[in-house]
Amino acid sequence: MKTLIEFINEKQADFPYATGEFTRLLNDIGIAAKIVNREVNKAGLANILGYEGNTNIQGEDQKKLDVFANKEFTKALKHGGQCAAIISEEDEEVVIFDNETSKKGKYIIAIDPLDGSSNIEVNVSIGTVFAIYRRRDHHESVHNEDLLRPGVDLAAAGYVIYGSSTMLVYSTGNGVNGFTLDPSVGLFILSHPEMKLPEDGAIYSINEAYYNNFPEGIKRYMKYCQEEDPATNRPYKTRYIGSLVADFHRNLIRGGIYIYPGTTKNPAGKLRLLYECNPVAYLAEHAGGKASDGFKRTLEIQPNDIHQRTPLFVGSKKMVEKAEEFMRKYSKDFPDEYL
Ligand code: AHM
Ligand code: MG
Repeated sequence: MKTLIEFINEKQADFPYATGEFTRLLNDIGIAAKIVNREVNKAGLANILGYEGNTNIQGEDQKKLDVFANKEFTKALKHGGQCAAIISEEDEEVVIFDNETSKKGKYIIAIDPLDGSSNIEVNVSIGTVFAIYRRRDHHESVHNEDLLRPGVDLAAAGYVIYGSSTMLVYSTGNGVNGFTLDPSVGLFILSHPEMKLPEDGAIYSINEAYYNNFPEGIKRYMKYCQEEDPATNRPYKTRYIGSLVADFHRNLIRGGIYIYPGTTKNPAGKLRLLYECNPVAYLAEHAGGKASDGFKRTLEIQPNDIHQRTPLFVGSKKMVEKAEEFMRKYSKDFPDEYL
């Protein structure tokens, strides 16, 4: 049995910036994840369900647990002292820490503290998604160049899934590893070493309800998924939980594609580049899969806003390439024609 901390310490030597600081940073994330996990697990009991009453930057109602998770991750990262600033789905502005240790922290984190929040009340898996950047110069104060960086600059990324069991999956660019929380001792234990996304799969995950507003390429790709062709395992199965982390996690293990495309109503889709798309894109690539906006690699998109949205096609390499083929063929002008 290897715990998360033992594993990180061991792997530290492989990490390009072998410092104890990164170990402590991941440890802080692990601690906050356990606290959030405890609340998620008793969500049905505690008087914690329901709306917090605020509306976040995206105009969505914030649920109590979203707010709780945001507070816990922010607190853990601030006190940990390794992280200088947080970009969070729940905060309109970047939160820059002003305590002495954090000011000099070498990392910046983009995080969705509790994703899939519409699933909280119904006991369906939810997750935390995070992306870690190393600052260019941690002696300086945080500025825009530290914040608006493409995913290719990431030092690490991961997620926590609060599901039938709770897992933390992360990568520092050298393989993807998964740890399951043993609730009896409160430790994350290495349970899924060297995770590999199957090159091909037979599951597609997309919210079909928006069909009428999908670009033609997506409509055609969905029909392709539904056609009978035993040689290519079609028709594929459709599985859509509505929690990015849970849909991605299943596809990571089984093989599959998750698509949140742009639509004629929302040409940039729904998901946020910095703290939803980039982390899963990073993990997909390091597990042998692929991620794009239908045309170009997600990790190469240059952000110009911390809450920017982008369409997401992520999962098994062959499936993503097939979907892109349909986009190029039938929707090459999308989304420009709708913007
Ligand atoms: P959230 O950050 O408000 O929870 O939204 C993100 C979630 C993803 O987890 C999920 O895949 C998607 O939104 C579902 O959206 P939709 O209900 O439009 O299919
Ligand atoms: Mg989210």
